Amino acid sequence: MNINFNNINLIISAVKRAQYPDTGLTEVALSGRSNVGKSTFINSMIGRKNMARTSQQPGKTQTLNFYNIDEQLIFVDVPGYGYAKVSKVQREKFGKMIEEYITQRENLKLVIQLVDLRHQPTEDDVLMYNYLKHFDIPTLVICTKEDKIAKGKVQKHIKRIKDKLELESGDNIISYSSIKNSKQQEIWNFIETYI
Ligand SMILES: Nc1nc2c(ncn2[C@@H]2O[C@H](COP(=O)(O)OP(=O)(O)OP(=O)(O)O)[C@@H](O)[C@H]2O)c(=O)[nH]1
Ligand SMILES: [Mg+2]
Repeated sequence: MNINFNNINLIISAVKRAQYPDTGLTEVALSGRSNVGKSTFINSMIGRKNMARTSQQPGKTQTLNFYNIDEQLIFVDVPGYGYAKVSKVQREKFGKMIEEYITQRENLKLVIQLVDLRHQPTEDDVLMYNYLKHFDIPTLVICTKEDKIAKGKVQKHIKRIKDKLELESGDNIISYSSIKNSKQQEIWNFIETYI
């Protein structure tokens, strides 16, 4: 894909359907546990440090943030799940917001499900993955924070994640590091097949 990385902007931070933008562009949404690195992933894909707001504290992203990527697609940054310190009411609000978006958004063509390469996926990760499968939403699993794992152990960790999520052949999974700055092109090429 040939993207002008200078032509990227936040269209809107939405909390409900009526606020989704009506550009007609294909949307690719990020999903995953709070703090897994969704916002950082977006920044690394577009070569910016601070386009999507990130934090060392979980619970940073609290709205659906629609980023127009050079009029070619939209990245949707989504609040993370599984953060215990978020109040029950807030958690339910996030849950509803994500569910409404995933189940009702026709422009949504691909979900990038982030999991931490270092750890066994959580029960929430399994639920989320099954949920996407249930709604027939194409999913790319990206195992992030690869830089924190010794090279020789990466394959073993990928296998553990595949087993826990019960990936089938044909399901897509790749390891990635948002600080190493490699594989972006490979992921852009994959995304392009959904546009
Ligand atoms: N070492 C390393 N750190 C990463 C990587 N990706 C993200 N991080 C760090 O993980 C922390 C959380 O990143 P965010 O991108 O804010 O996480 P998020 O998934 O958007 O979190 P919420 O918005 O709370 O759902 C930050 O301190 C990032 O710098 C990575 O590939 N490698
Ligand atoms: Mg975030």
